[in-house]
Amino acid sequence: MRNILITGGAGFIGSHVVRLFCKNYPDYQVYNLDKLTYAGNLENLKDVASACPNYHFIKGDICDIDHLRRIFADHRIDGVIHLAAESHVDRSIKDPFAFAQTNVLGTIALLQAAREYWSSEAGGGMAGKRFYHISTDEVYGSLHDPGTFFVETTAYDPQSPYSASKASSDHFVRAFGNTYGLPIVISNCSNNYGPNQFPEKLIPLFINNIRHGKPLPVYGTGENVRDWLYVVDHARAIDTIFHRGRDGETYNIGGFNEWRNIDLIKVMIRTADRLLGNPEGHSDGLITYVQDRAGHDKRYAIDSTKLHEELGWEPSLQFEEGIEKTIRWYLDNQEWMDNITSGAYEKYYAEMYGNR
Ligand code: NAD
Ligand code: TDX
Repeated sequence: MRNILITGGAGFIGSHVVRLFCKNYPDYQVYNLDKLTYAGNLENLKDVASACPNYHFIKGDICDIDHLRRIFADHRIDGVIHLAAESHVDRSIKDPFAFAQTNVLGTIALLQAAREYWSSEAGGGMAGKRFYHISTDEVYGSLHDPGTFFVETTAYDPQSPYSASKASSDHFVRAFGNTYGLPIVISNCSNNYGPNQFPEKLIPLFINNIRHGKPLPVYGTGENVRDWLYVVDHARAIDTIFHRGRDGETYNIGGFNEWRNIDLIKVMIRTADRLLGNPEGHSDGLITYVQDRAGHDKRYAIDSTKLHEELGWEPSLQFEEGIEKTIRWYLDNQEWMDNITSGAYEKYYAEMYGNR
């Protein structure tokens, strides 16, 4: 039996992690702490909320340390999986302060609350506890030479305000492990794709635009490379590392699945057109090259050998299968998409939970 605090569980990856933990571990109590920012959507967890008695939602901000202290004490939290973050690179270029606030200061507040509670008499000491921080491959910067990969010992070299804030939070997590003996573990994952991703990110944005015949804004030349992993495989890796990863270690997560943006976009167009019953080539003309993202990282590629060799994890889904499944999900769940693009879900939460 455990009492697990998952932060950011109403977001894209967090909702898949909450689902997996609630279903696979009925003996665990799972507390989903989420501020419900524009990216948080409880609709992502409708099925879990109705089927899993061990699921509990707490609306709150990871920057509010008094609230965190109460959560740790009231629910006797003995494990943390920390996903809450501002996660979109383009937004970080417009408003870096929001990223420092949530990703850096919010992570420190969470670390401090865990440390205080676990080192108190009521908390029972650090033994058997776990603070698991979810990070990204972007902290390693940008790869230029083909055939090179990020490994766990690659030096940090973040290039965007987003990745700088994630890198900073990773450093604080390690510092709390080193200085206070907090039992921490970190993983750095490559780009995720799958159901429930907020449609500001490449894949859901483009699927929705294809559906509506809108332009597909390709940044720069479209030659930037990303390494894509199906979100449920990331959630499975998080399960593996949470339970069997070694204290103080870092694990890279990725599926050795690199795509140039433009090639991926062509696959999306072909697949979406087929599923929509459009003739081949129907949406090709939607591709629109636009000004490049400032400081756009050229290439990410993760080497996840350590995770595979040490803990036996490997992806379950081939990309061709995963991308078709994903496109089908967005096309079949138009209402989910419309609720977001119309702003209806924000209004619903404002009424339910007051001012966001
Ligand atoms: P997301 O933007 O979809 O979800 C973030 C969630 O955090 C939302 O539910 C939001 O409401 C919540 N949140 C934001 N600020 C908060 C705060 N101050 N207090 C409480 N909750 C708050 O993000 P995602 O894509 O699911 O990413 C989740 C985590 O995984 C992030 O830490 C991100 O850096 C990391 N990551 C993402 C990817 C990817 O491809 N999306 C890859 C590697 C790592
Ligand atoms: O409209 C677009 N046009 C475009 O060409 C968008 C939104 C993106 N792009 C390009 C930029 C990137 O090269 O597509 C690629 C993917 O972009 P995003 O979906 O914004 O993801 P990325 O910037 O690679 O970052 C993602 O992966 C690592 C997540 O958003 C991060 O949260 C995660 O840490």
